[in-house]
Amino acid sequence: IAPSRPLTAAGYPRGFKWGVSTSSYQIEGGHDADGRLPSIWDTRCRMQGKIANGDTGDVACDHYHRYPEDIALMKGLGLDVYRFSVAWPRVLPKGKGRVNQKGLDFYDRLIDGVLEAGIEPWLCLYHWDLPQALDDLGGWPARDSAGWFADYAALCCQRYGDRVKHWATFNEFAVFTLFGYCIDWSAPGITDREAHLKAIHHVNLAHGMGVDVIRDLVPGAVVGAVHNRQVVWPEKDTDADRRAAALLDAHWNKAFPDPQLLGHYPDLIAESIAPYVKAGDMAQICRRTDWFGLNHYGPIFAKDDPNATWGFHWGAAPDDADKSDIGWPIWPAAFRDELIGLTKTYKLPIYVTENGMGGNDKVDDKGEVNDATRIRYLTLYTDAMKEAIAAGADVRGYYVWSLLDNFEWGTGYQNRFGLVHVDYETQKRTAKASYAWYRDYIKAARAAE
Ligand code: PNW
Repeated sequence: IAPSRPLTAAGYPRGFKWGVSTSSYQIEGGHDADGRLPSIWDTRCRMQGKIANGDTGDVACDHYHRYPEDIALMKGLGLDVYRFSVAWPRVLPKGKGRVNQKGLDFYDRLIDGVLEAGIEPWLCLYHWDLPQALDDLGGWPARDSAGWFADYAALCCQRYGDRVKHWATFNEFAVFTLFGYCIDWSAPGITDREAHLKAIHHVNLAHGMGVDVIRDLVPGAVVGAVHNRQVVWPEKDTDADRRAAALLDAHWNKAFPDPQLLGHYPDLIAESIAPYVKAGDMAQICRRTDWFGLNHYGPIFAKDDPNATWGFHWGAAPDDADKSDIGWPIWPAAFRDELIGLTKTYKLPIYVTENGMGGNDKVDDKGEVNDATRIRYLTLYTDAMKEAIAAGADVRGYYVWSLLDNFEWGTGYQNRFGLVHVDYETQKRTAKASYAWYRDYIKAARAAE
C-alpha cells in the first residue's frame, strides 16, 4: 500500500481529527438520578469481590451533573471530536418500552454543549451498560436482544440525529462478550461456551440491524463500529500456547470485524457458531460501514489452560518488556503494524477511537500531576501512527482514552487513564502535564496544515 493522500509537514493528512473518548458508566455517576435503573454493571459492582476495593460507578466523575466543566476542559484541548456513549438504562430504564424523557434530556444538554464548544459529537450506542431488565430476559445470548438494540438505536437516532452525524453501534464487541461470557472479568460474568457463542452472534446481528436503523433515520449519517484489535502472542513458544494464541486471536480480533465486513466468521470459530446462525443472518450482519474504529493499547499474550472455557487464558507479557505503571506492555511497533494490516484487510478509513495509558497518577505538593510516562507513551504511539500513515495506512483521526480518570471496570478507580486527574473525594479536576502536551500537539499539527 502507498500513502493515499498528501501529508502535512507534521506527517498527517489534511483534516485529520483530534479527539478524546469516554463512556457513560465510567464517568457519569448519577446511577439512580432522574429515573435511571440499573445496568448489568451496577449489578456486578454489588457482587462481592468482582471490583477492586469494592468500587462502584454510583458516583464516578459525577459527569451527569458536572458535564459543563468537562466540556470546558475539552474546549481547552482544542478538540475536533468528542466520542461518548449513551447509557441505555438512562433513556430506556427497562431496556425497552417506557421512555425516560429526563434521561433523554441529559444527552440533549450534553450534545448542545459540545456543539457550542465547536466540537463534533460522536455517539456510541453501547459501551457495555446493558439494562439489567434485559439481562433478566436473557441478555445478549437471547436472540431477541438484536431487536431490543435496534429499537433503542431508533430512539436515539430520532432524538439526536438532527445534531449528531457520527454514530458507532458498539464499543469493543470482543472485550465485552469474551470478558462477560467466557472469562469472568466483565458483566454479566458468565463462563459458558454456548452463552458466549450466542452472545457473539446476536451482538453481530444487533450491529447489522443498528447500521440499517441509523442509515434509515439519520440523514447524512456517518456510521461505524469500534473494535479492539491488538496482536496476540503466545506466552511461551510451545505448541499449546501457540494454539491458545490462535484461538484467542480469532475471538479477540476477528469474530466481529470479519462477519461485519468480510461476510464470514473466522475459520477457528465458524463451526462452533454455525448452530446459532439462521438463514439470512450473515447477509444482515455484513454491512459496508463508513469507518473502522480502532481501540488499541498494546499486544496481549495467551496461554494454554485446559480448565478455561475455551482452553485458553490470558498470559503474561515478557518480564523484560517495556511496561506502563499498571503493567500493560508498551509496544508502538505493534500499533504501527496493526494500522497497516487493518487498511489492507478491511479497506476502510480508520479512526483510532481509543489509545492511552493507565497509571497511578497523584497530585504533587505544587498541585500538579507530572505524568511523564503518559507523555512518553503518547509520543511513541503517535510516532508509530505517523509511520503507519507514511506507509499507506488510511488513518483519519486519533482520540485519546481518556479525558478524565474514571471507573476502570474490574480495577475500580485505581488505574487512571485521564489527561485530567479526578479527586474522587472532592470531584476536583486537575489537568495533568499530558493535557498540556496534547493541547500543544494538536495545535502544532493544525499549524502544519
Ligand atoms: C477499553 N485488554 O477496554 C475500553 O473501551 C475502555 O472502557 C477502558 O476503560 C479502556 O480500554 C482501558 O482499559 C479494554 O485486556 C479492556 O487488552 C481490556 C483490554 C483492552 C481494552
